Amino acid sequence: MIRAAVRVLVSNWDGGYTIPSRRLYPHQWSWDSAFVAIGNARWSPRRARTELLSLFGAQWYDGRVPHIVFNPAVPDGAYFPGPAFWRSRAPSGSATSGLVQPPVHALAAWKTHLAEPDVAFLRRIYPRLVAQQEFLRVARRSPEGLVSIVHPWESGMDNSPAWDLPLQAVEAGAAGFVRKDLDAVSADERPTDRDYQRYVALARAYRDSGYRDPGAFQVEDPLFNAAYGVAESTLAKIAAECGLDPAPHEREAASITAAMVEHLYDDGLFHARDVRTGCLVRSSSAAGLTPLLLPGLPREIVNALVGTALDRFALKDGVLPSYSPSAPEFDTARYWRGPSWINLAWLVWQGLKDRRPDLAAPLAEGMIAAVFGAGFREYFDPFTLRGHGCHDFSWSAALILDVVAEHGLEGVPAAGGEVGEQPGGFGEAGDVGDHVLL
Ligand code: 9WN
Repeated sequence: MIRAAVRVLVSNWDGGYTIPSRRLYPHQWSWDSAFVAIGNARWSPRRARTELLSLFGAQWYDGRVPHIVFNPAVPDGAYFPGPAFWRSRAPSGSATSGLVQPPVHALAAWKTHLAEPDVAFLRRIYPRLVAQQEFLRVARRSPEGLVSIVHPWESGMDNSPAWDLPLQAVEAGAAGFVRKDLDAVSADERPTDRDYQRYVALARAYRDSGYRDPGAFQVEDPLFNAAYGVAESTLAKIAAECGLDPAPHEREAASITAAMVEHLYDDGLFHARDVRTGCLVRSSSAAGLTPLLLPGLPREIVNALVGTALDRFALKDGVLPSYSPSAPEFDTARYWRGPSWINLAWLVWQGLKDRRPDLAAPLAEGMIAAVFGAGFREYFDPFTLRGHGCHDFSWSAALILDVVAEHGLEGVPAAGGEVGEQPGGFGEAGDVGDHVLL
């Protein structure tokens, strides 16, 4: 399993960073690179540092880290929307999108440092991580002290049912574009055309405002805010390691945690808040469990989230669905509407490891069992563990390396069967040989 995971990461490496998947996502994605760095840190910390520094090489002057950095060697038509749509360049000259994704990069930088201490790397990346947070404070902070996203793509959980209601305010607009995603995966695993039209209309309006004005979609997402808060508490550790003052970051982490509890928490789960209406968008998204990442979350809230995870997300079974199976919108196969994703399970696992090791263990085993059966697929049916979406998906491989490094191989069925034996799983076991030494 370890060899197969490294082989995926090696074959998706493009020289300075790792693409999420050859066919479906042939460029660099922001939060994917952070998750990949976390896994690469386990076998090549140098590669993890390179990955993060290459992403931050495309940071804009205002501090934003674009959600896609385009590879100029890949034809424009290979992914939609490509560079011709976004019409934006980073100061480095790279063509990029103008959206962002959850800021999980400080956590990745810190984990890279823990795997192989390198204060020079921390000193180099720290000001960039601070600027990434500063962009969110300046451009996206509401009077309640929370940061907002202006597009479902910014959530990383693009097609979550949590966005169905806020998206109703968005005019779908004329199609006038050709989807590329359906060339690679089946339509019933991806967003509908109508949702895609809304995504494109929103992105176009944001682009036409010079990537400044939030359009018809503006929400405070619990996962995004939890990532922002964890970034601050991690920046406190990085600052201390660099001989700088951690206190401002600690204060910011405490204040975002308090704002989230005050404005996004209700009845055992965190929810998104629609900034335009001021209303909580009650949903059953597993994003609502990710504030478990926040070190300062009050104990009674932790306990309530754990209760919800057990009751509504069947946490004891070890496989975390992205949306509660008890909710009517739940779907076992459609993109972010129920299937299990390794990154989401990994984030919740991070939040549970110290607090509830008894529940973190089955979650680790569930992630391992999913890839053992189906290979490094993009996502999994939470009941059958059948694989969905693209194959050889980078963060599935990377995060499994991290889980195995910490948890061991418990979760791999004791007898019988080969890794990825399900059709479309790992295929032939390859030998990564020399690459591991890179
Ligand atoms: C749009 C690359 C990205 C992930 C997102 C996931 C998906 C893109 C798409 O793929 O989004 O950004 O084309 O659907 O939703 O989380 O970063 O893996």
